[in-house]
Amino acid sequence: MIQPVDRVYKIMAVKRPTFKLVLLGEVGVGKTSLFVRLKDDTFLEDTKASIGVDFCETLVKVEGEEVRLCIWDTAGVERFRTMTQGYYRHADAALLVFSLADSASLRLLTSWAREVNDRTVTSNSPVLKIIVGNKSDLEHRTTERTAAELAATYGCELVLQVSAKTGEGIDEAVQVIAGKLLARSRERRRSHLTSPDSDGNPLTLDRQDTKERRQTARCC
Ligand SMILES: Nc1nc2c(ncn2[C@@H]2O[C@H](COP(=O)(O)OP(=O)(O)O)[C@@H](O)[C@H]2O)c(=O)[nH]1
Ligand SMILES: [Mg+2]
Repeated sequence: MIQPVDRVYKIMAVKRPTFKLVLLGEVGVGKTSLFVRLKDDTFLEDTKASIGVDFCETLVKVEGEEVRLCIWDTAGVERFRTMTQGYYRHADAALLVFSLADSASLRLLTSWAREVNDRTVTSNSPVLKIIVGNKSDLEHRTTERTAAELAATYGCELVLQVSAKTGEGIDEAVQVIAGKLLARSRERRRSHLTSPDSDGNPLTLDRQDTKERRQTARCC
């Protein structure tokens, strides 16, 4: 039998903010390694072992609130640019990954940024684009300035440096990303509540809340 406390917990669990993150970038930059690091906090030398698992979810605590992140990996199809529309559907953030040890992978992120813009043009809220420089444990062959310029040109909000191998920068990156998404969702809810609908009536929390949950519930 469900105890009252469990029941309350289950209700709260339903209301936990949930965000979908998609990983994008060239083959070999370390997307699957980042995915495995976020999922199991480990590093696999052979990422082929994880093929077939293309999404996972992880809980993070931000500003005292538990946030659920649903993370999607391309499962190798980025080689052919054949991610389906479902991959992008309801995405809240796109992690544009390059290797800090490979300058070409940073240059090629421009086409991934354009791809995100094209594929999410019809979504009702803009996707947060975050540039992630992976392999910080290796010698850097890219400059922070080049990454920052690319970010500015393509409307990306953050440039982060991490290592899926050593775990360096991962926790900080997750906190920053989840914090941004949470702040944006709170802001959106606030402005939605205060802006009147077409009849001049303030919109209710129920309506917005239900809509958001309907959108995010499908991400995993
Ligand atoms: N040194 C180092 N190697 C990494 C890191 N992340 C991934 N790799 C290696 O880079 C190669 C490609 O990684 P993978 O995750 O399969 O890249 P994907 O094609 O973008 O999914 C593999 O040999 C990984 O072991 C990292 O942070 N540091
Ligand atoms: Mg991969």
